[in-house]
Amino acid sequence: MTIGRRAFLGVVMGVFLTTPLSADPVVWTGPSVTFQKPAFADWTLPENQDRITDNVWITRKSQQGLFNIQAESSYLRNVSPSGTEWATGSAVDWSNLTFRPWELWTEADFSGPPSTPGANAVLHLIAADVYLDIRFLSWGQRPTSGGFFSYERSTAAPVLTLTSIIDGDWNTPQTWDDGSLTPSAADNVIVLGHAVAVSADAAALSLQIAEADGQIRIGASVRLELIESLTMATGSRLGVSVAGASAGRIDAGGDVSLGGILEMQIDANKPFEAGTHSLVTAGQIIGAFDASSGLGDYVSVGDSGDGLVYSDTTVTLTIDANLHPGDANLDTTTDVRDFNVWNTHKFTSGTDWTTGDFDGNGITDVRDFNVWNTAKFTSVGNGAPIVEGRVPEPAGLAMLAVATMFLLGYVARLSTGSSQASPTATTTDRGSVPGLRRLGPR
Ligand SMILES: [Ca+2]
Ligand SMILES: [Ca+2]
Repeated sequence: MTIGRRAFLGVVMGVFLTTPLSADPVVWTGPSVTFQKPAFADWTLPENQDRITDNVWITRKSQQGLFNIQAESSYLRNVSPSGTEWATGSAVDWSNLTFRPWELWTEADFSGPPSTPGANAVLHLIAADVYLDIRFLSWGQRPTSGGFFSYERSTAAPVLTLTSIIDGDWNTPQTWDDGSLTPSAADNVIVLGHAVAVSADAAALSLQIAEADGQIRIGASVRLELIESLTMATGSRLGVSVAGASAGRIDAGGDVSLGGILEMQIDANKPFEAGTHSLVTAGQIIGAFDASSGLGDYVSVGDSGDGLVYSDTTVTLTIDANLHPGDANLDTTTDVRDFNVWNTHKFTSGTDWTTGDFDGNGITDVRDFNVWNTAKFTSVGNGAPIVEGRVPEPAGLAMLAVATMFLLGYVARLSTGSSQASPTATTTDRGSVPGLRRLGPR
């Protein structure tokens, strides 16, 4: 089932969003309905019009062809019904079909309208970008027929509500009560007291993080598109990963009612680069996060003191400085000086970035050494890293050697899951990067 934006939202999004929603068309897969216009029936009456959407109302006078009475006063050859195009086939296969105006379609694939009953056809509602299955049941051809016709057609897929039942991934059916479906842009989603990871681009009609211990975690570079709204319960959490120059984001067409906690999640091996990220865009932002965590002091102060800037339609995060993996002393290079910081604080808890906790779990240990080890002797700034043999203090180098040997033994004994990358001795200079600075006491 291919689901995309709805027609009326296209207008809304155009007004409010700088990033347009995906252009995926909508295939109507809902239950069939039958429409018939009896012979000589008054085509100006609503019951003799198939009002498919707000701007496509199909009917027919007592002779001639189909037309869209919402936009046309009468049939126009090879054009009517305006705003539609037709093909033979199945709606789900729309991308492989050749669409034409109604009469041209009947002439191309049949010998004219009287031969269309019984054929599987597809109607494309152009403005809404909706494809639906349609099959004519009857067609009155001669003027004496009084212009009767009938068809059955598909309708919009019913809106489902999927509710979380366990911690899991958004795109795993077992996460949701349905058990066989994952959310689509046509579905409402409710996250109860579970942690749901959005690890690939995803969409829903709406999202509620409905319980205080519920959380949504969005991977870096991942976009969660909500056709309508987002609501967050007090105490719920929205986790957004930041890695390098990328951050996860939510784009909502309707209201976003914020609350709960925004948790920025850092990839210790690729922390982040300076820049501004749109974390949330919406038709309207209502309220603010109750708290945020994760980026500590390394972001601009912003309106709310945590790097977040709110407007009526966006929440942006401004990261003020590059943070290089393992760079404990914030001088843009990862080298022996940072190892010494790690070494001073190793195997202690209550630590943070500047005391060697590079993966942000509050403990300075082997996992943080591995971060340092992977990034050592590299730089994001112009400062030259201090490499082995260039350490200014011989005593420091000796301590380094001893500590490293101790540590490698520790690693071997623990057999932790973290793999050590092969040593890297290159210097990476990304150009004119401002020096790191810590902003504002927190
Ligand atoms: Ca450093
Ligand atoms: Ca740690």
